[in-house]
Amino acid sequence: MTVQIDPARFGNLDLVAHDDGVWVVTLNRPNKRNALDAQSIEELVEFFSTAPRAGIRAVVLAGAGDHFCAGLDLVEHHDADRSPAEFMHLCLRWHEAFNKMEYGGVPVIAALKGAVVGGGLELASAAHVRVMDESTYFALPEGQRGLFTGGGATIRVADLVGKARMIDMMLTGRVYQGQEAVDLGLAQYRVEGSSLDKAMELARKAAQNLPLTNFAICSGISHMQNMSALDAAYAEAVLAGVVNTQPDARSRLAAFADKSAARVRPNS
Ligand code: 1HE
Repeated sequence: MTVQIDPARFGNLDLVAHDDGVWVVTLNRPNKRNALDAQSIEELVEFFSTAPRAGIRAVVLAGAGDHFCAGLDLVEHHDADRSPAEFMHLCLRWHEAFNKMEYGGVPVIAALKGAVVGGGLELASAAHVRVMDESTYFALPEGQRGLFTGGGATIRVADLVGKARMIDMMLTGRVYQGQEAVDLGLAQYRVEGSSLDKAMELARKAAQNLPLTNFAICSGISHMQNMSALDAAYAEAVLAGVVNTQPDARSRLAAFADKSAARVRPNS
């Protein structure tokens, strides 16, 4: 049964549904550089918990204004004067949101620009594909703020750039941008024009895949990375047993067999 998502229930996220099943989710606090306050995290939890059951084929995650996301709302954090337990529980909500993104099974394409810093980089690193434009830069300024990462950077950013580079980013405030950021794996695409346009193009492509196949790609690979090689191989076989025999795939296989399906060719 398909669950409905009502965009009117969201205040810090702007949600736009397109006919092809692609939803654009925009962090919508440009005056605060889309800093993540507690409400924004709750809205991300709600959206990404529901998206897999709402028939959404792919998500483009963007930021309003000139910056993708400035990370933790430092002013809210300062004013709230949280206890250790309160901040631990807040971090667990960040993990809930980002785990739903990464493991939910719906492709999430991040359209990056300007600052992708601190918790903003933690958010971006939970997306499956990251597209950067010429204004995009990445940093982990927690070290300079007297803070530590709490939204999964120790797992996902370390996974992207490696432990040594992440430690350097945090110790020295090192900023990565341009081609170097792509070479390190912080983004898979770098465009001269609009990262949103490119992200939409990629999301529309992904949305043409069968949902069960995308579920396996966007959930299975992440889960299998957490397993031993032996268990991952077993899980892969079980998942492939389900996905590769799905009735909806038969017409695609038939099209290949009768030579009407497009062939894989090198880029021209
Ligand atoms: C904010 C935040 C924020 C901007 N929390 N309010 N993150 C950081 O250390 C990044 C902090 N932010 C910045 O370095 C800069 O703001 C930006 C590079 C992102 C943008 O610079 P700029 O010149 O365009 O904007 P600005 O003038 O610095 O800020 C504009 C407004 O946004 C201003 O509010 P206003 O009411 O005075 O107009 C800023 O206070 C507000 N703003 N960034 C709250 N982050 C789970 S643990 C995660 C740990 C972390 O993420 S540490 C945070 C790292």
